[in-house]
Amino acid sequence: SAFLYPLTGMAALASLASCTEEKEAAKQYNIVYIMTDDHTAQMMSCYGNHLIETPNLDRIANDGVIFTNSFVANSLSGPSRACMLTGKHSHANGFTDNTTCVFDGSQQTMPKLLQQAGYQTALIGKWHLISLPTGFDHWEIVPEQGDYYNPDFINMDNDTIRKEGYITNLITDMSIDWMENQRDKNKPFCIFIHHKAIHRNWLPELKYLSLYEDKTFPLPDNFYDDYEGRPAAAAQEMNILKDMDIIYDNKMDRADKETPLKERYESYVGRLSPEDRKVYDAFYEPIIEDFYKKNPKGKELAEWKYQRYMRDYSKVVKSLDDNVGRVLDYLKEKGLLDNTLVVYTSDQGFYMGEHGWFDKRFMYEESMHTPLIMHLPKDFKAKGEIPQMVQNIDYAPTFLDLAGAPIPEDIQGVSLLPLLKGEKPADWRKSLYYHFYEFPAEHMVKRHYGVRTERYKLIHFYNDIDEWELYDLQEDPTEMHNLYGKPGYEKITEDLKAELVKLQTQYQDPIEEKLKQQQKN
Ligand code: SGN
Ligand code: CA
Repeated sequence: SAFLYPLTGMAALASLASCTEEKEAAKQYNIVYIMTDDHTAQMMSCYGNHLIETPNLDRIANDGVIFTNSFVANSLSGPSRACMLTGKHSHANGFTDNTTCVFDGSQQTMPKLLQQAGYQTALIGKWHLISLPTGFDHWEIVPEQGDYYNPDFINMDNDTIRKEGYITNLITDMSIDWMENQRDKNKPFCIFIHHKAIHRNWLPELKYLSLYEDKTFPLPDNFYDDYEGRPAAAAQEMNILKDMDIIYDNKMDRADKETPLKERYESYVGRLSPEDRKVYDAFYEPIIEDFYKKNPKGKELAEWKYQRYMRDYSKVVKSLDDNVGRVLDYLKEKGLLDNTLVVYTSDQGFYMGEHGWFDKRFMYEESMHTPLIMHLPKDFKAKGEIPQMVQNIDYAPTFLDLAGAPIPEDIQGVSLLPLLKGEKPADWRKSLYYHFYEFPAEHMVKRHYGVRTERYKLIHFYNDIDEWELYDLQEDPTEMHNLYGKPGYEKITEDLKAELVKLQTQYQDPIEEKLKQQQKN
């Protein structure tokens, strides 16, 4: 600009100085990205559900922003992580499912682009993309899903090292240690703190074993959903009554009892030291005894399992909330908070008994939605709720934008920076694309893709089924009434189908071609 508007003498110097300052200030923002596994907004008090309290997460939301319409592109760990790292939908980044994919670490990723922009990058915790991480100056990951108790970590020398302690505390210790002692303090940094918690099978920190034991959680209204008019929903294997393993998930282990996942359960709790194991067993013994004595069946059993599930999950959230508080305190103490974007999100949402379920995968609200709250650097004006529809492919362009780095053309997400500045862009996206691929696989959620607008959702289940579903989210927020094919909805369906084709064309998802090809053969 100095060339366009020539200035002389002091004015020129002053303008140059303020320019460099601004540039440097813009470059200095750090990014602390905290992503948990399977943490859903229903279990965060800042989202208005007071099933449990999450005071430290609420601190982020109260001082910063809370996205009320935040979604993933494919509700599963590996795919979600790949979307986040690349800013692209699953078909474009190549990691469509947890079971058959290996992440191509040679492709363009946001951490690599941040490095090019002068950032130090680090990743601690769950990775889950099979190939080893690329684009990080420092990383330490858990193998696959990781363990809750005395977990193993893989370091950059590819050595596996067991650490003593509870996973959520360890990941936080290691992250703080990197920020405090290991990084180059002359550079801005971006750290990815990827928790294993609150993934199945929800093993609590021992000090919280007794927490929430007096609490009775209310059953969701659609806990006894019969899936009428929704054959794909009926075919799933993630029902609390039918599919939750009484030993592995609900911890009702006894020598004379066998379940499919008993051995796995025993290997997990077998990682505890003998002293800790005593504490653990002493807590569960009376519950186990009481359970097999009462031997509940049917609805009684379903509700008993639901209560145990809710309590275990809540205990694991408690440790997570504590540890987010530790990171915030650390940043504050070191004077970093004003200059750092702190993001808290999850790899997807989760069912807490809605439709009778645990797990995720479906394009229905509970699992397509993911929590997203941010503590903003002090120059950013936004505060409180941000209602615009955002997706996890937006994180990469947002971080690049914040770093002052160019956003490559092939990134499919959009920068959230205007929203963080408090702007209300008139041309913000009006629809979201979703595509889930992992079938046949655990939990048996059929392949599907679809479009979500502010009011409606259209889903197509395909592969071994050909079923459409349409929901009016305003009239039916819990998605119980499939309106597809119902009189009166022809125009809405037609419009949504056109929107779907538009998105598939824009993102270049080849699914329609593939389906046509299949029909011919
Ligand atoms: C494991 C779990 C599943 C879960 C997947 C994917 N089973 O396989 O319940 O859906 O992870 O979760 S378990 O018996 O191993 O606990 S994801 O979040 O990593 O995608
Ligand atoms: Ca997950």
